[in-house]
Amino acid sequence: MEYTKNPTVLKWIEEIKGLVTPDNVMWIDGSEEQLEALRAEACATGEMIKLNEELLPGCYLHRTKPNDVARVEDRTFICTRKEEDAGPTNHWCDPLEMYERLYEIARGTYKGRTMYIIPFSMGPIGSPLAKIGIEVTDSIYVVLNMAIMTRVGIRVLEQLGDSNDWVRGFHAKCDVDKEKRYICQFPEDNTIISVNSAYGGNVLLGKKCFALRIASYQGWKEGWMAEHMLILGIENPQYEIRYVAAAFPSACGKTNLAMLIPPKYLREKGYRVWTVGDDIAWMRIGPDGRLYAINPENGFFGVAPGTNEKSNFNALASTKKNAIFTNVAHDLDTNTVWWEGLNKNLPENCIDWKGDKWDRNKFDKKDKSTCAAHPNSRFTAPAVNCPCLSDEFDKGNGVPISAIIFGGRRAKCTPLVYQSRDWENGVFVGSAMASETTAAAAGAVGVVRRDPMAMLPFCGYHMGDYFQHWLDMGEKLGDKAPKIFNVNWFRTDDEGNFIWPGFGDNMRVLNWILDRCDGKVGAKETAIGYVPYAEDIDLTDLDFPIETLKTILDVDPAVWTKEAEEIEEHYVKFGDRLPKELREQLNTLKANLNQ
Ligand code: GTP
Ligand code: SPV
Ligand code: MN
Repeated sequence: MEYTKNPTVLKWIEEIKGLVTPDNVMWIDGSEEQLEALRAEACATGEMIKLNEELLPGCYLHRTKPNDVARVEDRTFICTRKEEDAGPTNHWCDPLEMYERLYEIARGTYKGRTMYIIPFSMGPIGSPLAKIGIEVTDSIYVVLNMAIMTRVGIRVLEQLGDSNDWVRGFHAKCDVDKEKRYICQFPEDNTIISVNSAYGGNVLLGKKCFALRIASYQGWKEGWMAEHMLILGIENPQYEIRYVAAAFPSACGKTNLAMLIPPKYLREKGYRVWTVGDDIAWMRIGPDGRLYAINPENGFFGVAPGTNEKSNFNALASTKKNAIFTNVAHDLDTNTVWWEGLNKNLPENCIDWKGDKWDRNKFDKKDKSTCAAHPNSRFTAPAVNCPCLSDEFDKGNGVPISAIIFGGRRAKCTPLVYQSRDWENGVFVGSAMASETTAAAAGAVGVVRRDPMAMLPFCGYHMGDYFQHWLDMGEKLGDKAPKIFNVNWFRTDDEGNFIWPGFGDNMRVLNWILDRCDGKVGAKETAIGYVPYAEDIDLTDLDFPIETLKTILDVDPAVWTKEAEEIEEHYVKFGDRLPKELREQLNTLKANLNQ
């Protein structure tokens, strides 16, 4: 059957088909019958395990190879014709050389396999902010995940028509050989190629590869923004909903903040939170001059460990049907799933994420190697499952953003919350962000690194140009620009315990942020920006001494002087592509600290 007459699509499909030589070709039409047949096939081959139909209807478990459990930043490339255009924070390779290398790796590897062609839309189909892609893959797991994470099928091809404005995504599992793994973006050709992996962020090409790396480049060229941000709506007792977007690095709390449940006393007053997105925001200036954001995804690819009824009720609820679990533990007694932090009932009869029998008596929560679920194990859940999904989620026009929040994991240094002085100063705050690394990417965990706007692994062009693009957007937005804040839920005491309770209690900080946007509350001007007076963070019903709050609102000049030195070092990389405004901001910070 012919699904499209689009000549650019047909030509590219023929080219890839000739390269990989599949036994069969299947267009993903988006029908439930087709997806159901693929689920059955994946279970028959052992690629997925069907879970308890009563407790977890429509849910499946999948395990990736132990060498393939996270994004691989050192194997991720931005292939622009000129090396300098990829910038100092990306790995670069000449596009022609890389195409040749990847085609060599992928040649003939679909033999005995089916080539699945997935037309997908990032954003509601037909939305002025949406973009279309086509992913070719030899993995049913990828097809089924893409069908949750994006809008897929024939209607996408209908929307595309004969246009050439679509992103080519080519994935080949090959042998899942770590040494030959490459995740490559060719922003100048709208193309992504991913080989030798089968892990989420490396192979669900709509997500980080397209919606951030390619889209950030497109946004730069076309005057909009693609950001690693959650989007949430906060409803007040007057039924007014205001939207904020927040950029935190991987595994630093986006999904949790996006689905937050306010403390009881605020719920009783009428406060509610609505989720628009938990990972990615595409933002454009709307007709009224404000910044509008959509979530280009259609599901959540969330971190499982630590997710429980108390920490994130809404995320857990989202996983109760039609979800796919990756690298969590399998409880054989109930044929359900388990992970560290789900509950205290360590399963007795359990298979760990590697597929081995797990002995709960050997479990030591401080030793990751004894965990039943991988620290970066994930759930893929349809957005429609989320009890607090915003009514705006599926509407194409986006939601107006009142505040942008940056944040990261910093045991010391960064206060719980502060506000930047203005947009330019806010861009400086984002550009200087740092966070401790997590299990979301392969490599050491807990090392502080600069991660500007949480985009270090995801910016598809020169980061100096990216900072300039932020400044230009601020210029266009003028006095309609969202206010910019920074938060840190992760300050620790001398024993390494988190001081701030976090999770639902972060609502107390969000309310301060909105009050600042409305000019309803004062703040203390410090060297780094406006910090709350402790009395202005509402601690009702919380067993948290105001004296302790003061310690995490503190701005220590000695610590910040060292921080300023590190920012200076970080800035050296960008050479003359660092906007002069940011250099001046750094000088202002240093001058403020010397006063
Ligand atoms: P990605 O999907 O990788 O982009 O991650 P994310 O930014 O969505 O992070 P997520 O919300 O999944 O949280 C990651 C980890 O941080 C989990 O273990 C959470 O339990 C923990 N976390 C989230 N919010 C808080 C918080 O307010 N305080 C503390 N202490 N931990 C938190
Ligand atoms: C992240 O690492 O930021 C994620 C998970 O959201 S992944 O899809 O692997 O990128
Ligand atoms: Mn993410």
